[in-house]
Amino acid sequence: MAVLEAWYMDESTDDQRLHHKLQPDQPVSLEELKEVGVLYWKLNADIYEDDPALQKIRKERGYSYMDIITIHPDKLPNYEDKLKMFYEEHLHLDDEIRYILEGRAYFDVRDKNDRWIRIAMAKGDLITLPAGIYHRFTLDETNYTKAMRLFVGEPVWKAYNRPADDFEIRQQYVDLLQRS
Ligand code: KMT
Ligand code: NI
Repeated sequence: MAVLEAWYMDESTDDQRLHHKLQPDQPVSLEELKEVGVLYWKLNADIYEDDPALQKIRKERGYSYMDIITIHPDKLPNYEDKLKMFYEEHLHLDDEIRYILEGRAYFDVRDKNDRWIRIAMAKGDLITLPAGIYHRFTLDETNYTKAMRLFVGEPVWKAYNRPADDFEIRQQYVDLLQRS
């Protein structure tokens, strides 16, 4: 897939790992993702350990920290609890930056009308979710992803479940949305 695939989700409460596309499908473009502050790059994940394109992004955006997380029932301690936690609607006080090295995953983000957009991430996809955006994460039916986590400075993983509207960063984000 050359560009990232994203779509508006249906309202069904079925298994979170299903695609949850509307019928007919209502795709969301990269341009629309940009409007909610989501940035995207396509990279060659086969060379992630020594990739000039990745190094350039990290340098330009100050993504000094990185680690790698494998999400799979056999590889992640407390897998079920963590998956459940990741799928609770939440925000962070900093950008969430993820680069998929193997496997697949979904990141869901709220648009300005509070509708869920599902972003299908596969090998080579790097995204930044802006600080203050409500979002959640799940694996798909393949139950496996290996992802690089990037961060500006010392990482803070703390998630604030919705409602978390009183944070300054949330207000800043909402103001930004209204101006776009
Ligand atoms: C988050 O905060 O949503 C996550 O860290 C998702 C899992 S990391 C691939
Ligand atoms: Ni998050």
